[in-house]
Amino acid sequence: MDNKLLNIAQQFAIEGDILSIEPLGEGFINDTYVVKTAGDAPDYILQRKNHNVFPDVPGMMDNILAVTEHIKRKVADPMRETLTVIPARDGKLYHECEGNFFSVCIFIPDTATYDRADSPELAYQGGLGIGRFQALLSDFDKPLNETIKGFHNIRWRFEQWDEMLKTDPMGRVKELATEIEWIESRREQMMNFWALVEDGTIPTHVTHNDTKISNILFDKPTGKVLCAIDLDTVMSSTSLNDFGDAIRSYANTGAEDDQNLDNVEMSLEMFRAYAEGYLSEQRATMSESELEWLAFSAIYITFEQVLRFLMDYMDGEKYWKTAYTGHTLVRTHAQYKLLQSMERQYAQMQAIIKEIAG
Ligand code: GN1
Ligand code: MG
Repeated sequence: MDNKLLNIAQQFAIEGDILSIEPLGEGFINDTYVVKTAGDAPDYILQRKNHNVFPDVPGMMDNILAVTEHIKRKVADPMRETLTVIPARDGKLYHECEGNFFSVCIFIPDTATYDRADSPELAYQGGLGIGRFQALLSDFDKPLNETIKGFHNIRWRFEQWDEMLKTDPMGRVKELATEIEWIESRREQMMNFWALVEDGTIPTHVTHNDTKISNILFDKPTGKVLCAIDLDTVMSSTSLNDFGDAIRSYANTGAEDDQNLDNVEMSLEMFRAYAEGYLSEQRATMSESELEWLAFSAIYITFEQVLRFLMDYMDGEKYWKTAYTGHTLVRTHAQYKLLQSMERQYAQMQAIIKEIAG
């Protein structure tokens, strides 16, 4: 066992003797470990939060505690239907060690996570889960810290983009003329959508902001959705973003970083299944404007992801972990293929939403 990690884990108010600490999953931003303990004590999740991505980890942990406590008061099984934050022994919600920030929560047993949706039933359950997550937080009324500035705010993303084009830190701008045109040709459309959020036509709520399938926990015995995990980006935003970001992952027939673009399309079957789950929870409380723009949100978030991946590539691949040089450009291309597939099928996506919403 890694002694440093053991020492860090022991700073938290966990029960039981630690038997092992092993890496878990393949997070692209944080490092995640499962801490196994002896006897009846629960196991735990230990995370090193990426401090470059999250400049205010204390503020982030305050958000996570407030939101999970709110959910716990409302659900039947508070130990399974949301995360349980374990504070450090000094009372803080994190432990700082050599400039790194760590946090711990309880490992929820008998659960499954997935990297892709291989059945409409799974997509339906995922939609139900995020719909329920938003519904549980619809009366949450404390202010939340903005843990990442302008996270899904395309006006801010375009400011970063313009700056990136100007500074061109890796000298890659001239070889990316095609990709830059993908972005510029959609600038006005995306800004027009965002103007509706800015003028209040589309309302804001407490949202998850990172709803890809691997951030959802499913109950193993029943196959039903259990809860949303990875609450790092819980903030105020339009609830459409949670829908769109989920479609970006559940309905992609390929991988987010597929090198074979033929694999990548948006599946209308998965789109429908996710929308059915989501709307079964949210339809009653959604405004007409939200319903009208729901299908577009998939295009919006997928475009934003193309933009973010491309900017990171221009910046020398610093934000997401990579498995090889140019990984983030491969991701850019694969997400762009998905974006085009959505754009081609937009009329059908809208028709499906209309049909389900009645
Ligand atoms: C990151 O943290 P993780 O792996 O769930 C990113 C998302 C991206 C996603 C792409 C805080 O999600 O916004 O959509 O990668 N999270 C952050 O895979 O930037
Ligand atoms: Mg994350």
